[in-house]
Amino acid sequence: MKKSPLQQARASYQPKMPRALQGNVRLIEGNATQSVADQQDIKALFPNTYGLPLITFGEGEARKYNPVNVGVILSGGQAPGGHNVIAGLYDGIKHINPDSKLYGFLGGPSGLIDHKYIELTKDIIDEYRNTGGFDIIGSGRTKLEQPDQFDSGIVICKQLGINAIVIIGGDDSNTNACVLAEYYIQKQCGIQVIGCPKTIDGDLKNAQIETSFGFDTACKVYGELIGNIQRDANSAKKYWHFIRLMGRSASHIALECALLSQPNICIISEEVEANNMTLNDIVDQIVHVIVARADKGLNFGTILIPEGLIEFIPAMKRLIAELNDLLASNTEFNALDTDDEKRQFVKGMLTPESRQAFRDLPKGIARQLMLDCDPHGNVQVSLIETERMLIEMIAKKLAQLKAEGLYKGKFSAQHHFFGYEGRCATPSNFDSDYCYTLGQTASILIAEGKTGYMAQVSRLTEPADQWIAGGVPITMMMNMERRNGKMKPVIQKALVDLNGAPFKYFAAHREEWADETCDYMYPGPIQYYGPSEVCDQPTQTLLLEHGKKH
Ligand code: FBP
Repeated sequence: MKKSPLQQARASYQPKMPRALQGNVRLIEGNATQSVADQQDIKALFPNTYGLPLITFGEGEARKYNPVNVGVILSGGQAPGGHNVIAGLYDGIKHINPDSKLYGFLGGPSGLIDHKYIELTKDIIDEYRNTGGFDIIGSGRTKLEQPDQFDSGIVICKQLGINAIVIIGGDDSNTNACVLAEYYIQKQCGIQVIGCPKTIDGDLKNAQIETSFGFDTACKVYGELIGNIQRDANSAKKYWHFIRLMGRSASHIALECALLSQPNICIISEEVEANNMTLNDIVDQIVHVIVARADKGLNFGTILIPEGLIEFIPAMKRLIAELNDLLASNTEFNALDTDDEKRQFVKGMLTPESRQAFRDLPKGIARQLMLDCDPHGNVQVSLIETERMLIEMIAKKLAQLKAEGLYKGKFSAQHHFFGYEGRCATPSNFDSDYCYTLGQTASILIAEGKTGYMAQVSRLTEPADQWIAGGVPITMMMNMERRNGKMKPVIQKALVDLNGAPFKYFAAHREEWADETCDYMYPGPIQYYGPSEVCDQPTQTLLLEHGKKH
């Protein structure tokens, strides 16, 4: 395979690691833990993996370990650094005992169920060190949650002599990793399960997990692109750029990108919900800034929109819930011929508030909500191009204001959606180091016989040699939540905390950013070589959360 000069250089990059992992490791076990909430329920569901101690690694004496055979799974959406978790894991288990073996299950959790795997040898691992993507073994979104799937896993693990599985995934995949760990203890089949925190969305974080891997690189890529657009906007001075950013429900990516690039506007879904805002309120808020800038002759700007916005607008949430109930296998609705008839039918069935929210939507979006349902009959919110919808609604509002003589500017808009551009980027030094450390950490937890743990690295705003690695019992991060009508144990998803330092910093500066153009920040591309303050910076979110930026 031909490699670019950067690929060649990155192949020999040696990730930085915490001091404790550079030599012999000693395990330091803390007190028994409990879940963040619903302790009785979680304890009853996880009798063997509940209450385990937190583990940190210190420097220790040389020890002999038996070889371990490990199976690794990449689960869910790609995130920069996944290959380094696998490289760290490989190097770790080989260091522990050179006879250890690493198997990769192909295409995500389904690889374990369907017995699709490869042995990951040194040659393969070396090809993928410090590269983006999950292509070494592929990923998938099959959920590992049924006992027959777990049993199928036992069959292949026995066949390959695998004594531990590492699941690299987000909150749901790690919840399932813990269910699997508990099941395997109960079956006494001798298979340990360890999780690793992955997702560009940044929503797998809590008191123990400072950040998920991939968030840093993805945001730096989007930050660069937004900065470039801002330079263009400031040069041409003729477009408003509406930029929707991936991130599923939470607005962490939008917030981090705002902190990096200082756009004129950034919507934070969690704030929209907290303030019970309607879609019209959001439109009015944006229009207010556009009009104020137009008064200064500035008919351009940038607006960041989080992917999950629609679901956080309370009136839209209610409308979507009503549509889901109404449209799922509704024979009367399905028998109607024209879109207009369907629209009238839907309007007639909605509550007055939802009817108003439905009326306020541009026709194309209303049509999409009615007709583009998933196979279960649910409205597909993620398909809605919020940035185009807002442009349409804002243009209409500005035209009204112009007719009333209240707006004298020109409104011309461009729309963008950034997501896939960052998910497989070459990992930043931070993600390269963090992921490699996570992989090494997982190898030690396995060698020490631990199960039901997530690999954990903390003090991430310090230089890497001062990071602290260890393990956190997955049950510690769980609570009970209603999912598909049933109460289930799940890892709490972290939304943007409106009382947290990152949001507060943004809120304290957004007015200046709305008004001014000289406040744009141009983060530029990720740098891999050069001074540490340019190459090794963690996210703004982490810096603010750790009091390293004010
Ligand atoms: P996970 O890491 O949680 O799997 O999701 C990451 C993500 O990029 C989300 O931001 C986005 O909504 C989703 O995946 C899109 O997934 P897909 O490409 O499978 O549609």
